[in-house]
Amino acid sequence: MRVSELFVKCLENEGVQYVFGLPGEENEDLLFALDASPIRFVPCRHEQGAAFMANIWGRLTGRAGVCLSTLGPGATNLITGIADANLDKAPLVAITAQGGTTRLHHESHQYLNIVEMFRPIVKWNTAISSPRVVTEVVRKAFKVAEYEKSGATHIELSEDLAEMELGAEDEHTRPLPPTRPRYPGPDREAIDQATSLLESAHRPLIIAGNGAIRELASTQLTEFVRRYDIPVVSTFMGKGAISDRMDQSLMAIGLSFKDYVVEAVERADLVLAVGYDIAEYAPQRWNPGADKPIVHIDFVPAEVYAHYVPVVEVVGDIGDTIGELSARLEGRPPAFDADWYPPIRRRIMDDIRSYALGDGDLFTIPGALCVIREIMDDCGLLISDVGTHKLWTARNFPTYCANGCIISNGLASMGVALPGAIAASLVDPERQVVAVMGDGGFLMNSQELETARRLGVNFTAVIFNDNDYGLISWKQMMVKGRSVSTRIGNPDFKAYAESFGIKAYRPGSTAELKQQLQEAITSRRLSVVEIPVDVRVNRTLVENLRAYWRGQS
Ligand SMILES: Cc1ncc(C[n+]2csc(CCOP(=O)(O)OP(=O)(O)O)c2C)c(N)n1
Repeated sequence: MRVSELFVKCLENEGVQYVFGLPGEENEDLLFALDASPIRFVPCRHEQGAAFMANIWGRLTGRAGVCLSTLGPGATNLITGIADANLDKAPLVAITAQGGTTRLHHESHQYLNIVEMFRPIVKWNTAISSPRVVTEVVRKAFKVAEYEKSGATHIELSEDLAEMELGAEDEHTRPLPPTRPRYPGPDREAIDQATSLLESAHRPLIIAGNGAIRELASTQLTEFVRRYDIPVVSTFMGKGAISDRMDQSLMAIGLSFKDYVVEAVERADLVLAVGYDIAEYAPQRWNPGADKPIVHIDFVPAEVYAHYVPVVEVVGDIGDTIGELSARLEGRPPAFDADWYPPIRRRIMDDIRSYALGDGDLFTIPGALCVIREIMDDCGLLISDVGTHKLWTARNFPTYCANGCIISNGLASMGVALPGAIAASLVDPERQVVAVMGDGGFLMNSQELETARRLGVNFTAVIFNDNDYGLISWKQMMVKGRSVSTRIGNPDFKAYAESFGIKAYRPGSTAELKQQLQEAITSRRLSVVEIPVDVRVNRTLVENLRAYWRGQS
């Protein structure tokens, strides 16, 4: 058996189904070993697309998605997708090839020190130094990528090692069992303290982050908030932690300007931060005075941060912690203020409905999102790219199940949605998947339409076209009163998609928009819908919010 064959056996042992990547000369041996295995190698059109696919695979399944590149330029192309996974806490294992070990000490064709280059963007990485370490290195890469807080790891395999023959069978040629560590339950004293804080609170509020989604704490969270009637605000990446159909949901928080939901945080006298991730949403945004009493509930201790100094840190399995808190309050439910938050929910939900498109209206992103939400199943999946549409998706797309809305908000890289939709469709071919993006983000990875077509996956790619790097000009307009350097031109998106052999739409009226989105989303066929959008609604939102807050002061 050769090293590359053992390597692939180890991947099989980890339950890997797909490896997303690009071929190169230096990963040739691994590609042949993969070809002989049940694992499917998915040739992508850019390594960034491959890394985003592995990233979203990991985020949706909790098991590391795997991407593969050659050395040098293949590896540099992977970087954005790997960094995105690491900041979004998505488990991912990246594999890169390397030149032969006899040429790494001097300048050499396509040689870059990839291990050094990747080190700041992964939880852990290493080069395989000997055939005797393959099983340990692969096991460690998966274990570290998957345990909380999950993230990216990286393995380098040089071409001469890959083709080396292994010696006799022994403990180093047998893949190690892929056990998953169990997380400890919460500390009793910490739970006592959290319970008494809750008992003396009048208006407690939960901020649910992506950790609540990742470790399937949604069930316990849902029961807890229903039983004790505690409102929940989710971060962009925590969307779906509880269903937005629940009266306790106040939808998402995260805009850089003051949205309606902020009132709930301002009025809360205790914040339970559940699986909250500081990289996603800075605490000074919701705790500007650094004076909110906070209970930190997470797998790991809180980051040191002046605006996030919890009264108590309950560290351990999030679901167990919530279950334990619930049990402690059983039989003596706290007397929280009645009716303090339903008016806030009503305001938020009324605002979302107010964007519904009527006949003759120009299309807007929030208007189209209302249509998409109505068409999609409750457990369908919407993946957002990064831009204006991300903010609208976060605040205006009610989410009814965990992982029902995927937003990248750690690295927040444009270009994630289209490759992400490919991975999501592979994870569950029966699920409705819609990817929404701007014209900017779509063209960053639109070449993966070919990958999608070749794989035969089914999803709907929606392009909100404003011929602009919209979010940037929106911000510039708010701050400087004008925008510069953001205008872009575009191809004919419908013709472009059709040139890949993909069904494409460009609606011209509200009736057509509804009918075409309905057809695209329910036909279970790969499709592209270009929606030309009027962006003045962005300004309207800001003006409405300013007027509201003026009225409050
Ligand atoms: C890879 C990457 N480059 C640049 C940015 C900065 N950025 C954030 S949003 C944005 C504009 C997005 O434009 P578009 O995709 O058209 O979406 P829109 O804002 O118009 O909805 C840019 C350039 C980023 N987040 N990621």
